[in-house]
Amino acid sequence: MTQVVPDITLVRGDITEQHADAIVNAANSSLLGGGGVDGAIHRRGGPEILAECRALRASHYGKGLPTGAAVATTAGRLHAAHVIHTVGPVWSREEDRSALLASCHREALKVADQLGARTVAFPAISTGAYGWPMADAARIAVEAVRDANTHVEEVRFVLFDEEAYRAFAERIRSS
Ligand code: AR6
Repeated sequence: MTQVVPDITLVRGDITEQHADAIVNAANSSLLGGGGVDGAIHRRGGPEILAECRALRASHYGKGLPTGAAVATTAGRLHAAHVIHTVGPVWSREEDRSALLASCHREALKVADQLGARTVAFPAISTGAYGWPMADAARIAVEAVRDANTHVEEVRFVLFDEEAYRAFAERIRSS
C-alpha cells in the first residue's frame, strides 16, 4: 500500500452527525463516559460503545487509558464503523503538555490504520473541559496530522463553534 498524506478538511458542526470510517472521541482515561464530545458520542451511539469500553477496562486497560493513547470500539448507532477513544491532556500553564496532545492525533491515526479506516473525524481534543487554548490546540493538531505516517486519506476536523472553525482554518492557511 502506498502511503498518502491525508487531506485535511474542516466542518462546523456536531461530530456525532458525521459519516466517516472512524470518529475520534475526546474521552477521559476511565473510558466510561463524560460530558462534551464524549457524552454526545455515548448518547447518540448507544450502549454498545460503553459495553466495549467496560470490557477494555476489564482487560487491557485496568488502570484506564493513558493520556495520549488511543483505542477503538464499535461506533454503535453512529454513522461510522469505529469510535477511536483518545485522552487529551488537561491544559497547564506551568507544564508543556503539547507532546501528549500531538500523541493523541498520532495514536488515533495509528489505530485507524490498523482498522483500515480511510476517513477519520476528529474533534478539537482538549479544548473544552480540558481547557486548551483553541489556536494552540489547532496548531498542534494540524502539525501532528501533517507529520503522521498514515494511510488515512481524509482527516476531518469537526468544529463545534465559529471560534474553533476559524482557529483551524487560520492554522491551515498559514502553514
Ligand atoms: N461535536 C463536535 N465538537 C464538540 C461537541 C460535538 N458534539 N461537543 C463539544 N464539542 P470536550 P476535552 C467541542 O470537553 O476538552 C469530557 O467530559 C467543544 O466545544 O468534549 O478533551 C470527557 O469525558 C470543544 O471545543 O473534550 C473528558 O472528561 C471540543 O469539542 C473531558 O470532557 C472538546 O471538548 C475531555 O475534555
